[in-house]
Amino acid sequence: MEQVIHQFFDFQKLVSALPFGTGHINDTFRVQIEEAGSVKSYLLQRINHNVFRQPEAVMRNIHLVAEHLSRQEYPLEILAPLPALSGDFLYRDEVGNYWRVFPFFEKTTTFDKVETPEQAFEAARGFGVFARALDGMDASQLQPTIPGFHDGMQRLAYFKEVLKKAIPERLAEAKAEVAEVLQNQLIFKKIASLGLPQRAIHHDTKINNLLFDVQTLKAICVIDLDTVMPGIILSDFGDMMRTFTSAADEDETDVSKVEMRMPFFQALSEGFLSEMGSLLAPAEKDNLTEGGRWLTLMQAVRFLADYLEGDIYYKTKYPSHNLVRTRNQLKLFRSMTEHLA
Ligand code: GN1
Ligand code: MG
Repeated sequence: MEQVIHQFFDFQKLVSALPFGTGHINDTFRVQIEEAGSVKSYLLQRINHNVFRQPEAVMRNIHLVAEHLSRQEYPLEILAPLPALSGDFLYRDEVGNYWRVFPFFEKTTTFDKVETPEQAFEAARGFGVFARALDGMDASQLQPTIPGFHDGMQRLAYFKEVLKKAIPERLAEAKAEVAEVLQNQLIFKKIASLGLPQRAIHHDTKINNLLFDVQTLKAICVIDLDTVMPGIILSDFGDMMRTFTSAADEDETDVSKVEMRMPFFQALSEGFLSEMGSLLAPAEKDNLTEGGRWLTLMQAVRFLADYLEGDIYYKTKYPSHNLVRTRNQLKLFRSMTEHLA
């Protein structure tokens, strides 16, 4: 790894390089190097190019977004990559891995779970600030870096293909979950038929993709811009509902702990709408809440497809990890349905 870091910096000593964060896709490290007598931290990432087939397109999107944000009155920090010594934002090593470096924001923290409604409000406000600043951006400039990423109909069609070639033991194990997905599949058609406007969308508004100030706990920076691409606002609102309102982590095995928490939902709605309320079309506004069920079921479909295919997409820690995640998300989907009916 030291050799990789040398591509980005002229440094005297590598102080440390440790895995960082809880992402499911890329590999992230916090590196500390000694430059000109002082120790500085950076974030080094190896892009998963099995998922992001065109890393250059990812970097181009991030660059376009950063440029757009820097032309707005944008009150948050802008996440912009740091160039390698070659001047490029990506370094491709001899085995074909792609690496990049971001600044490390000191005195910030992230959370994997929302603990209070106030935190839900602040996080949703933060993502709302980001969405607001991108409201005027021409989304067609951005390349869909993962084709059909949040296209529910496409995800469902793919899931049905996977069913035909699924690992037999896993298919037997997940019979009930497969049936539950199929029973609820109409929601994908329903959302697709709304014909909502295409915007520049973050597409991964999990609570851990926002940096908070350690002291004030105010939103500092929206991170993980790899999936910023054209999409619908329901993706971002829905993923906040999925990750802010659940009382448990996404891979909690005891699903009795997984519950949609209404006060958190109210706080997140208020936070997001305080920024975006006046910019949404009526059809967007009217369907925001349904976005939570849609996105959560889509996430269950993605985890379940990956389980049935043999864990080729998400990082897993044990063999049934993707099934555990599926069950968890299906429980959340049911809880949302009960609370929102
Ligand atoms: C992935 O890597 P991470 O944790 O930021 C995924 C999201 C999922 C999420 C599930 C590119 O995000 O779409 O919602 O896991 N990112 C990609 O927690 O697939
Ligand atoms: Mg992330």
